[in-house]
Amino acid sequence: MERSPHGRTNKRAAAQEAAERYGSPAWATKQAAPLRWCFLCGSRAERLGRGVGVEDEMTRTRRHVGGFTLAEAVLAAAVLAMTVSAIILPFSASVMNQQAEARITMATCLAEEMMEEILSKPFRDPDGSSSPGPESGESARDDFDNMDDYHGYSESAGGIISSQQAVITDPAATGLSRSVSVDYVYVSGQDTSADPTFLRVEVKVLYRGQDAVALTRLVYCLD
Ligand SMILES: [Ca+2]
Ligand SMILES: [Ca+2]
Repeated sequence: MERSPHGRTNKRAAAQEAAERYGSPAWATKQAAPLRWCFLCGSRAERLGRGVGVEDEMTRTRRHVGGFTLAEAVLAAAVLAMTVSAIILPFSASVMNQQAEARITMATCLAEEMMEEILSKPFRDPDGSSSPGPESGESARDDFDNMDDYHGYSESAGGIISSQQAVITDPAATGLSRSVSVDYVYVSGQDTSADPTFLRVEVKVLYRGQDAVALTRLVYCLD
């Protein structure tokens, strides 16, 4: 066996000699084995290739004191996520409620605006027609010259035009559409063979195809 200059046994040389002769015992590869590190607490956990014994378990236990296991970390993350959700959800609900209120207010304004525009027109057509809907030559809204011309008029979402001929771009109007129906009606006791004297005007504003606001007026002709 090789000895050091001080006369002591060279343990590394002895280990190598023993490994070549009898195979590598666990303690013979101890110094060369790479280290393993705890990814949570950053402490050195154990050496790869080292036999697991009582001493190793005690050492590992001591080195993990104060750290977290993976299960603990996952549980903490879940609790944190639930806590954050509980804090954020009420604010999200509040924002959604405010958006819904703004949308209903906008829908109401758009319905009232259209109703006022219709009621500002003459009851009867200047040409004597009493057919609901636009007559020949009344293809645009500007061409409408009496109330019933608005029958069947509609504007799709993103295409609502104000009475001042401006496209409504307010975010509260997103998803809103508008439609009008106008019909002549007779009340009980009226001569149905005579010219109608009542108009039923309905303006609807829809949100994504569902009714949001509907205004109805029964208009009497004073002529
Ligand atoms: Ca007309
Ligand atoms: Ca007409």
